[in-house]
Amino acid sequence: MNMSLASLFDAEGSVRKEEFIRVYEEIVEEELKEIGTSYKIPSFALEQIKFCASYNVPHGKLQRGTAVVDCYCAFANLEIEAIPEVDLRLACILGWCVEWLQAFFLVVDDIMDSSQTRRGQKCYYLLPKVGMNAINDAMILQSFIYRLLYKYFHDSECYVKLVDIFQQVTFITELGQLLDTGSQNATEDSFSLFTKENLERIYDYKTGNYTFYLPFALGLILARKDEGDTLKRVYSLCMELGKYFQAQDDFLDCFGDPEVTGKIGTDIEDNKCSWLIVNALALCSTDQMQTLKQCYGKRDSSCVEQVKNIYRKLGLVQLFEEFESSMYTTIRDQITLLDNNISKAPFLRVLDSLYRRKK
Ligand code: DMA
Ligand code: MG
Ligand code: MG
Ligand code: MG
Repeated sequence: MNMSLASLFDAEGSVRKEEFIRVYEEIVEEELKEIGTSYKIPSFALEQIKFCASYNVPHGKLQRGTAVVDCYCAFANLEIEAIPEVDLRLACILGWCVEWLQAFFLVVDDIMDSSQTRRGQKCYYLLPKVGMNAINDAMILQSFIYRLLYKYFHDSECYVKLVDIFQQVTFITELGQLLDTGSQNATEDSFSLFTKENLERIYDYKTGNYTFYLPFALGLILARKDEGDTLKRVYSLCMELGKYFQAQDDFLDCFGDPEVTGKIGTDIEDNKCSWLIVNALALCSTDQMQTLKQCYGKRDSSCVEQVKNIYRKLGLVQLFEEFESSMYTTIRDQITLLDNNISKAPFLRVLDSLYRRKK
């Protein structure tokens, strides 16, 4: 491994994706070799694992993975130059474990949401040579996390903590997905599920935990800064970031540009409890409510258009902009109230990277 510190960070101190991806290529190559030797599976099977990983793991925004490295470096309280390269590499590997977790969730999420595209390409399960084998492939993606944790951390004092947090966060995200798909089959009273309270619980469970808490907590654990109630305080901040991020995701599902987001929205067709429908129900007239009830949750483009029109008429685009600004300010204030013994910089960097995001 000849990663030089200077090349992992750019001039602004952000993790450079190309260098981070180099670590991915090294670990995946080694891992495949080991699987080939240990399990003696035929080459087509190894090829399938390789293809699945390369199709689903490294092409995202890599925000969660690089956040682990950023947090570790900031929380270690050392100049970047003083951090040993081996530790930097371990932080990258942990970052990739989060990206593997994300890949696992997304492959399954796209099946559940009947999505068509992801990251600008066809959803994995829609590839003719994949189909429903995507389910087992997703489970293999998940197993990689624990293989990598064992391989690189089993003799570290934080090994149990690492395994434990991945398992806990995975479980809570699965509960989030369970709640999220709870309104999937449009029924008479599914509108009664579209409350702010339900929405926020879904956000905490399906998004805040794995998207924000996990990377920050891993950075703290690796830097040995997870003592006292630090994790707890970081947790509540992460839930706010999760609400902010998922509300944006819901907004972009309907009003984003698929060329930019890389995915075509499905929330209206899927009868999802989303930021838009919850806010629409609080503002709509009786007539509009009637139309929403007739059109929401239908796989029919004219129904979807009618729902979108009501959203526009209700001024949800403008309302969302105001919500974004006020969330941004609230979270910024909350960050300034964090303990002085941990760096606030990574939280602020994440918040700034989310502000008015288009993808
Ligand atoms: C995805 O929520 C949540 C998880 C845990 C993968 P979503 O279906 O809104 O995400 P996307 O819009 O990316 O499909
Ligand atoms: Mg989805
Ligand atoms: Mg989903
Ligand atoms: Mg979405």
